[in-house]
Amino acid sequence: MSLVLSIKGWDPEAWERRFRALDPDRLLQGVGDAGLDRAAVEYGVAWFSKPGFFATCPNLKAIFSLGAGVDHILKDPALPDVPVVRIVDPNLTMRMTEWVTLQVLLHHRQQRLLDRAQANGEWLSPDQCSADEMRVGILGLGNLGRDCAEVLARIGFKVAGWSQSKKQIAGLESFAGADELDAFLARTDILVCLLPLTDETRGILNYALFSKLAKDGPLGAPVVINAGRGGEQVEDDIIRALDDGTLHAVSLDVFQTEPLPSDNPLWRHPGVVATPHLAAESHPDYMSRNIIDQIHAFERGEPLKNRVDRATGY
Ligand code: NDP
Ligand code: OXD
Repeated sequence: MSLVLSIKGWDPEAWERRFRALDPDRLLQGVGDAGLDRAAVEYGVAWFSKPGFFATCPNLKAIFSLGAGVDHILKDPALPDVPVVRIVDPNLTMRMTEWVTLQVLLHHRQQRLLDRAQANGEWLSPDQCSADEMRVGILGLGNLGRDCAEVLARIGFKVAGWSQSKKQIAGLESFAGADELDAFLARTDILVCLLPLTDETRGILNYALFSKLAKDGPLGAPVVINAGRGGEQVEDDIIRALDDGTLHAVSLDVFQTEPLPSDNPLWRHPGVVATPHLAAESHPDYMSRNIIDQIHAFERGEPLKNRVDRATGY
């Protein structure tokens, strides 16, 4: 019985090598293989899978996302009714926490201003507050958001989080649901988005939301950092908010269109730090092991972990 790889945008060969090495006795197929045996497919492994493909595999038992996000799988209108499993892995979490911490510190310590001063040979010494005077708010307190929150709190930032359900996390103020969103925004100087893309979160990072962030913070205006999904941000609103001073700066790792076209103004806007969707890379070494371990456990009769709830979309 086989595992089938349906990968777009990443090099499938890198993944094939790892899966073969970890599970040499299992038939490994690719969606584009000539003579693909669809009846033999038990497990799908997907990154932006071919829409409609999994519906043609009659013996499919589960689909594994190669990333933490599953929006790329759930958008398939013909998705069969099998468990969809997302990645929860310490290596991925560590990478995201590195990126988020880097961006928070970069804005907090005004590094871009200092870079510009250095380029001019200017000895600039702006006012600098300490971390305990900066309020960070994290949208999404799941596997990734929670780890970022804990590390940022350890550095000294005043950290709060917003999620669907209330959390008990030491040192963190928890806000939950639509009713508490405005209060969460009003106390936030640096907003970090680590939400999954769902019907509820699409377009959430818009001008109206930016206008509700704290206006009395140390940087004079708030900062927005998004490593969730590009579909959560309204990019015209980001430019407008930067230009009229509603926002001080943004860091974006995800975009409505990826790769971000080279003529997109977000690349060159002085208020934007743009990185090419690399905040937390799904490294084939770690993720292939994670998925193969899950398949082996499942075949021993254990339940699949990190199953997606189709109703909520994450
Ligand atoms: P989780 O599913 O573990 O956490 C999602 C969090 O979002 C939960 O706290 C959940 O609340 C909250 N949430 C979801 N919908 C809502 C809503 N409508 N209102 C309020 N809170 C909501 O996801 P992960 O932390 O593992 O990953 C988050 C996202 O990060 C991924 O879906 C992906 O899009 C993105 N990502 C980006 C990467 C990159 O390189 N840029 C790499 C990896 C992931 P509750 O806890 O109450 O359920
Ligand atoms: C993910 C991603 O969802 O890389 O893991 O974006």
